[in-house]
Amino acid sequence: MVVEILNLLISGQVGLLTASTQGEPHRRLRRANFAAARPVARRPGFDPAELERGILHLGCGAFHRAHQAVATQRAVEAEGRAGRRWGVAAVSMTRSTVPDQLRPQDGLYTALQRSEAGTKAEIIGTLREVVHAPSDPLGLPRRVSDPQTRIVTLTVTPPGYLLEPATGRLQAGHRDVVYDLRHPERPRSAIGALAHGLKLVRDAGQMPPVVISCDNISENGPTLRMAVVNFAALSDDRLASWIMNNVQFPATMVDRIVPATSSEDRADAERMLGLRDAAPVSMEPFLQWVIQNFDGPRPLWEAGGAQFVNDVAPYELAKLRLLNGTHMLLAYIGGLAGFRTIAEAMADPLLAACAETFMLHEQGATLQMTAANLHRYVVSLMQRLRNPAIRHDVGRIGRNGSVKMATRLIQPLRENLVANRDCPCTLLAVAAWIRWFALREPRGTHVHPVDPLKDELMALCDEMQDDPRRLARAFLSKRNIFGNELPHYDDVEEALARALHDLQTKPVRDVLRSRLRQSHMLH
Ligand code: CS2
Repeated sequence: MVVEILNLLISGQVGLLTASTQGEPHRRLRRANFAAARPVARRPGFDPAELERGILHLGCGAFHRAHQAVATQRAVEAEGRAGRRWGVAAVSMTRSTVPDQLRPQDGLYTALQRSEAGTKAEIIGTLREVVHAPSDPLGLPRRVSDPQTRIVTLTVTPPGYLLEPATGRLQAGHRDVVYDLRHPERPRSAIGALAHGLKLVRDAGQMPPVVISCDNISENGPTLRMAVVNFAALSDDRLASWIMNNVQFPATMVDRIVPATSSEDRADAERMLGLRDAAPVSMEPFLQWVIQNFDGPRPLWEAGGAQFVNDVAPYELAKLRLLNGTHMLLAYIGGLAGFRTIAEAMADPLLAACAETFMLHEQGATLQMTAANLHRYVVSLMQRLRNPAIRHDVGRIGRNGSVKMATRLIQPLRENLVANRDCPCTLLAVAAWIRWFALREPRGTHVHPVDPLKDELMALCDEMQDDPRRLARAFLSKRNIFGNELPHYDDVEEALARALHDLQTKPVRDVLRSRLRQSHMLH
């Protein structure tokens, strides 16, 4: 009962008398009353009720609502009447939390842009419809094939692509793949929904929508195409080649730091709007969206800060390695050191120095960037990662490391090893990640492993009984995470074992201090 009431409070279905309301519960944010929002909040420059559903978005988490939905708001505003076709039907793939929160608000929510200088609030009105896939009467494939849908965008997180991390091939035996092949009209996965939706498009002789991955995975466009084509080939080779030849899957690079929504966000949104909002999102001021050029109609996303380019790869590689890789390092080492958020970890001079060294001398050495550009990028990132107004939980960033590791840490490590460059910070980050599974007593840390391979990796740690050498060997031999044997394998194994031993026997900050001294980053 208590849990139910809590859920209702969180989803905003039950009014909560907050101090700011002084006894009168505020009205809920919705179309009928959003004009009454306090003027301190920016409102959409269009009537959200007039939007059509030109975009189908799969994966309606905070990132989509803080990034593409905001850029789309600018695009619709910039285009005037013609922009109205670019409303979004946003789909929650599994849980009903976001639809339950947003439907009573007609899809409206508050974007809270946070920095040290303060918080800016904006009501976002681009979500024309919020869909809960498992209970959607229409089913996702029919939405993909709806002629109104000109663009399908995705933020379904890396595991949503159902790919083997090290090989990039579809896991044909994955339970969602098996399920979706049996239930093509009501698939569970985005990949199954796209494959069957595109089949309906082909069968009806329609023009296919453009399918745009906005996930942080390397070469996200070609990767998504491969996943959908592989899936289609499991039942229909001709469909697979039709998709290959007729559907555009442009690559993108997306960047904005967006922590999970907290009760503080809800309280701030209510205070700033004078209306209750069950689903605000918090974000940093920075936004970057680089999209590979494609043919066909599209929103004027440039108005929201997007760049259209022929080759996204250099942008994507820099971002994955410098930002996402550093996030992983800060989360795994910072979590072990007892820091709760990325900003807290960055406020520690030793961790900040480690992050900077890692970016400038390890990850940065693998990028085709001039020294000046790399320096600028790192200076900007150090500032973004330090933003104290963004409470980005290390446990959250640390999720799904086994899936994210290959592109963010291991591939650059491999390239550095080939070039005979040492990578003490990378190996310390990998060792810290292994410690997340090995720790039996995580007291004093912020270690919360959430990973598709969690049980397997924890069992492996138990089996190796904390012997650093055996642990290092056992992890490095996991081909599905680390790929083929790393160059200079014996040295890597030894260095990883040493890092594991240090983390087991000394306080994390002492380990950092001595490593930074060794690499002359600390005097
Ligand atoms: C983070 C990203 O959780 C993670 O993997 O590194 O969500 C990161 O905040 C975004 O990519 C920033 O653009």
